Amino acid sequence: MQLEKYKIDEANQQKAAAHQRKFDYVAGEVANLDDVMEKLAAFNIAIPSWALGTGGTRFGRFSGGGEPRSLEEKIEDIGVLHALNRSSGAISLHIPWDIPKDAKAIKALAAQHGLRFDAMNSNTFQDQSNQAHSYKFGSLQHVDKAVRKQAVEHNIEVIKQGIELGSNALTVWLADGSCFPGQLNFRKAFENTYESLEEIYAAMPDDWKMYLEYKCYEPNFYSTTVADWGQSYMYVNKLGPKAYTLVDLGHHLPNANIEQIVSLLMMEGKLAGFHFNDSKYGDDDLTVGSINPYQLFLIFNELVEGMDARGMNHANDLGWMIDASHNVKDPIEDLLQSVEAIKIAYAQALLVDKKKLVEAQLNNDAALAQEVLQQAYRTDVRPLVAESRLRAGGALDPIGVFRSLQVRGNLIKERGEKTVATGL
Ligand code: RM4
Ligand code: MN
Ligand code: MN
Repeated sequence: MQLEKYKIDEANQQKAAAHQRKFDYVAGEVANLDDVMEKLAAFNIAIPSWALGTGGTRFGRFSGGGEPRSLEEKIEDIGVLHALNRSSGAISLHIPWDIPKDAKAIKALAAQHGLRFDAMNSNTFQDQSNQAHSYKFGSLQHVDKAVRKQAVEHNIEVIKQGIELGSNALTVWLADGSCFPGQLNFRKAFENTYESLEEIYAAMPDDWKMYLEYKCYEPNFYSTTVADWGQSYMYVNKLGPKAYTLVDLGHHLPNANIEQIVSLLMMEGKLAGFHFNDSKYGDDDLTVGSINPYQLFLIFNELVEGMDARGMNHANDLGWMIDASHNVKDPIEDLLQSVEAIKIAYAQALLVDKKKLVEAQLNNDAALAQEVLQQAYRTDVRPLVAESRLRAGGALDPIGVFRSLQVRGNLIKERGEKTVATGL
């Protein structure tokens, strides 16, 4: 389903006057308005191919209907998202959930919707029906060389597919670890994993990056072989300049200071980028900004400060991806909310009065530092983000338009109630 531009324009017309008032109000307060608008326009977030269907838990799954039945239909859904918010211009594929049968045709279809291919994700945490060895006791860490070899070859295959699609990064997330004390020799598991990663690293083209994602627990409940940023950093540091640490917001123990992790990884030039989501307890994969928007702002504050300190391009020098799942929301609405939350946090971070903050830090003035941060955080930047969408041809009210055009109803008519998208 393709959204007609004139319908978005019509809907925008109805909101135009109210929007203009709100925009003028906040814009008048922003000293670096042109710079902020330019940066907002350039900032895109990749959508994971596994987030277009309804997510489930081990207790059940309740589909809302009209789920994409193929990679082509997933691309169409991201096309809808991008047409509405003009900020979701990339797709991150999970192999083997979404193997392109004809890479050229898939690339062309994506391009029709203005989409490119972001990082490729390998999957050695599930067994596939046709595979020789099981990953029950790990993949890259496995005690049996034959299993490790199979997992390495899978990753190399994913790189090859990525090359055909024009991607330039491989995300490796491992479920490897152990469920019980004594099950695993930690050092041996690290060494095996490192050796396997070295082989994958060697197969990457020079202009590719490896994103090594960490996660503190689940599906293994006693130890994880890439459990935290420090462990990921140990691997990527040894691997070389093409390897970086990927931060998934839901992969930390409760109350971890993620913004500090981000700042220090950037200082070392080893931050790959993000899997955005939100969580209350664990890897909940909830809508970005739905639980702790202040933390998201603090992370973006460090990102903007760190990227500027290193002269980095905000839009392109790090990987920006969503990794979420939705049990009770329409996946497309959920993703619209996630992208919006990310752009809001980014816009707020761009408004931080850096000079004043540095002054406060040099004077050990904790109260002023808090004033500066919260001044930016409490600014309602939604009209800036909406204006940036409007200028790019998107919708002032993406969810409103999604609903009034009855996109989900049409998708159900086209695809049926009971379709199931590949993914978790
Ligand atoms: C993991 C991790 C990976 C994602 C899978 C589906 O928890 O976040 O990035 O690919 O879930
Ligand atoms: Mn992730
Ligand atoms: Mn996760």
